[in-house]
Amino acid sequence: DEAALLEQFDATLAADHRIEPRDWMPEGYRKTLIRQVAQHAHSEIIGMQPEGDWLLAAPSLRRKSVLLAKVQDEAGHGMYLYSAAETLGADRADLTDKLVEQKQKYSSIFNYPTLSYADVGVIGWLVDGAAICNQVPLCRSSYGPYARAMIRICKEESFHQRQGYELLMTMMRGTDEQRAMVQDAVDRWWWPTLMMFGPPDEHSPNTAQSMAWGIKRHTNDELRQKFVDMSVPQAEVLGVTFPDPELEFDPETGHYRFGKLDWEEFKRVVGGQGPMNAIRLARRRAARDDNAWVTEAATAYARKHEGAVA
Ligand code: FAQ
Repeated sequence: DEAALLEQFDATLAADHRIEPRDWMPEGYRKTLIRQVAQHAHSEIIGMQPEGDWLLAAPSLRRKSVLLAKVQDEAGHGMYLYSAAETLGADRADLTDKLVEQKQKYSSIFNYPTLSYADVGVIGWLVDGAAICNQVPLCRSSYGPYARAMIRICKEESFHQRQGYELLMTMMRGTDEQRAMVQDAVDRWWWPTLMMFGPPDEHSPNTAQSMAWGIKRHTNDELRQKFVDMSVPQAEVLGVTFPDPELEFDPETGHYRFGKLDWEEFKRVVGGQGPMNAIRLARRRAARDDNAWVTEAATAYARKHEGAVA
């Protein structure tokens, strides 16, 4: 009966073992995971666009091939994550429809424009850096397929972060104009990157339950703080500053204090009113619609050959 199943589920969590697709799980657990994993998958796929905008304008063949590889990796991450969502009973095409119809979210960060090539480096350094900070603990998430997908994704994200940092290092060794481009990109991306971690803990409706279920391992504010602490020394090495006059090391806590985030901006961007929301979604919708014939043809082909011996 349900009480016994719940007891077994709780015991699995208490022992820090993984819940697997065929195990019984509470409906709320399944729903929360589908929500988070689908949002994460959508973020990877929509996240191809800001950097993808620089594929044709990257300044050399080497930079172009590195960027192409990175953007393809994001597509791969989206695919592993949609597969993980499918093990929970979700349907991939249905998830895409929900994204396009704005019934499911994707990360706020991908609604900002990439105005200069330095943005590519800053996305690698800061946005992938934040993604790593958030996702390394998810390798221990209680749901097996999600945790395992995260292991590979995190390895690739660390490569992405290094390519971004290396690109910025190269630009910082260049001309004054290049250094100014890097600083300008840092100024524009810093605050939106901090918003990636989600609302402050006291306004995060999902954190407590997700932590009790072992889906999340840290709160939004804990991870945001960890990211700030990590990033300040990296900025010093690079020779850039963050646009926050309140940023200061606090010897008492051993952490950096930082200024207030503009949560009104966060709400606007999550609510669809960010600078690039309409463009990001229109492109995703067009990709779905324009390529529907491929899915149809592949499905028809598979049907025709059903039961055929290879
Ligand atoms: N943007 O109660 P909480 C990447 C929503 S990295 C938009 O705190 P939760 C790599 C939240 O969904 C980016 N919405 O929620 C890459 C919820 O709404 P709902 C993707 C946000 O789930 C790099 C509501 O606000 N990473 O793609 C955001 O406990 C470069 C209340 O929030 C992940 O998805 C936001 N920033 O915590 C790709 C990581 N923050 O669903 C290309 C996995 C919050 O109730 C290029 N996800 N919301 O309607 C997580 O760790 C969590 O889901 C959080 C949010 C921390 C994002």
